[in-house]
Amino acid sequence: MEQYLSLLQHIIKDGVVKSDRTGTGTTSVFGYQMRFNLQDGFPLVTTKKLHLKSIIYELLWFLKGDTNIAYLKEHGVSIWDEWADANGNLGPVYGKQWRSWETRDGRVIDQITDVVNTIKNNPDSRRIIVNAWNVGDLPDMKLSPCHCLFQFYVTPPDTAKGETRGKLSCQLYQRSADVFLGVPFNIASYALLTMMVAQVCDLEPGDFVHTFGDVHLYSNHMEQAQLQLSRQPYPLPVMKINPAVKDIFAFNYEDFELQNYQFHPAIKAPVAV
Ligand code: THF
Repeated sequence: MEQYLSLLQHIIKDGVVKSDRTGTGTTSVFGYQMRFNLQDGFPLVTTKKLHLKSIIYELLWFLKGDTNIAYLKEHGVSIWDEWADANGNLGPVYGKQWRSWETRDGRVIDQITDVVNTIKNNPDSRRIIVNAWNVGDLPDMKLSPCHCLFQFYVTPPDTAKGETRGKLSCQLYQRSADVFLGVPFNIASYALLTMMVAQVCDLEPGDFVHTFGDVHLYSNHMEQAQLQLSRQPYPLPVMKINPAVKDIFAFNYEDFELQNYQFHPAIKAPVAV
């Protein structure tokens, strides 16, 4: 995870001090890109302990098309609590847009199903995109999407290297990124999603490319970031996914097994709301 530590370092060195919606204050840069070859291991930050269970349940919750935190709470995941209303609703956030984007003429579009079908049937397409930034729905969302658009890309097998399966890559555009708390979650979440989509499309995972707009370190995360930078990263763990699952909506928590995760102790930090 040298990529992640380099980003922390870059923000601390070259970032500008900038105020923000939450009133916390940040050090921020505009525009940055990281790349993770998913064949090198599972990109889970090792310089602090990450709660993978929250990451997996959050992703399964997005894929269900759910936008109420009840499912998360049932599984002990509290990362969305701060933004939900009294009934646990978040408005038409990720799950709604991914699975049931409503059009002006009353149709409902399942972007995830469409993307899986396009990868299978037209892998050279340059339109394999899921968009959560539904401009008309933004006023009803409790929080505008941070990771707002992602695109898949398929490369054919390199037969000279004896490969029999192509590779699936994914690039995410994240307009706003909390580098200490959110980004480690976002990397792991999209890496896992890429692996899941690859498996159901009979492809190997390729690269996860993470592209940022405003990527920032909150002023009350500075010491935590410095502590992380003082630590030596461990080799990446390996993610094993139950190979029997061939439907993107059929994954369960028990289908994921993380092996060889070596980590430094967790670091607490307050979340900006
Ligand atoms: N708002 C802010 N300020 N930061 C974010 O990262 C963020 N998100 C989502 C929506 N709004 C955001 C929510 N995701 C944690 C992690 C991810 C979150 C929100 C909070 C967090 O507090 N993590 C702790 C505890 C983990 C746990 O309880 O499982 C940690 O130490 O990692 C980013 O998309």
